[in-house]
Amino acid sequence: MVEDPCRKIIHIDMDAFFAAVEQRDFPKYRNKPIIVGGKPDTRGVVATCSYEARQYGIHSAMPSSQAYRLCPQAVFVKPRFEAYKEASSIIRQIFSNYTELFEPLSLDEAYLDVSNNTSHQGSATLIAKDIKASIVKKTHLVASAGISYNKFLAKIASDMDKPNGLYLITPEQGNQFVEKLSVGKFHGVGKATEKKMHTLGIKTGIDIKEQSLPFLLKNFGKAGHYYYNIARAIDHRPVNNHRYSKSVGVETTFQVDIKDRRQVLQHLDLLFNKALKKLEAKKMAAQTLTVKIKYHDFVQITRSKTLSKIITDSTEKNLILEGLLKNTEVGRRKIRLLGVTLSSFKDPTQLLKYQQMDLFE
Ligand code: TTP
Ligand code: MG
Repeated sequence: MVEDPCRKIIHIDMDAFFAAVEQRDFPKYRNKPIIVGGKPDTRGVVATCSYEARQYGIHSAMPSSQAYRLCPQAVFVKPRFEAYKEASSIIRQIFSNYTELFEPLSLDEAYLDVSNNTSHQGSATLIAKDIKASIVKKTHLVASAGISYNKFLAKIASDMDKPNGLYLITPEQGNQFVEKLSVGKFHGVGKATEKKMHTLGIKTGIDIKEQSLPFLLKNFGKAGHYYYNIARAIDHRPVNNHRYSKSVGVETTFQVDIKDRRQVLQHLDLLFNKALKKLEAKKMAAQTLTVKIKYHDFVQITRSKTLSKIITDSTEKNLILEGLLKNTEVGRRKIRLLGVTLSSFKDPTQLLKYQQMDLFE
């Protein structure tokens, strides 16, 4: 299949988001290494840190105690989620001025499809520049933008020139760009897959491209399809405007954090039943089950599984939930919130794409 060269996709990602909000609101933190997250004397982790702190090798998800050892003079700041949510809703408002078709991925990140935006002489780069300027004006925060013809490349592009980045990958450059990209940089290739690829002698995009589809499927399961396409800079995933997607979610915050794996599964089971009732009440059908886990230190993860069949009472939910908890720290780390979301897709072709993608999202 030939990639449609006409799409114009922008990926926006705020720079050092939580830390930038803190530096904006508290001038005493400006130009200083600051770390947002758990305190070093607890077992907390770094949510993020200012670019000044990154010079010391500190990064997200690093234990705070290790961050302290790397930079004892760093200031540790407690997260203020309300402030981050407020900034996030302003940037989403800004996105809506440029396109109806934007897909937030988290508080600080979104894809925009600006193919139908005819302003700025139809230049996605100029639109991205304008969005960045608007964000600075309305929030006093800085974003990086990646511009390309699909989501995969736009996301990589936004990371290329951080902070305050603006990076374009044209349809002419896409293929060559991916060929040179090391596999660890591929969105969707985790540490374990990277290691496996290295043992197979696969180091960059071009090495993947040289493998046959059967070889990739044999070694990486259905993810092989994704790698096969991505190595050719092909990514047909649409930008999904969630306002039109159909999903129901329920979640619960515990008064006292829980840790026991069995207890977690029991809660997820209850949440699943509640979500299913809600879904049925709305006469909706779902094929994707998403579990949200917020650990005691507010670090949050989600895990999804898309089934080939509609989710019902008789779905093997326990097996699926167990599967989703693999590669999480459930049982080892305290949890403050659990959530379950059931979502549907508008058409079967979209479902097919997501079946290929569900390992990565
Ligand atoms: P990121 O966009 O990954 O990081 P960032 O915005 O801090 O820095 P940059 O994009 O310039 O590299 O994540 C956005 C926010 O999400 C981040 O500010 C804090 C939060 N976050 C966590 O709480 N835990 C994590 O492990 C990560 C990666 C992010
Ligand atoms: Mg960011």
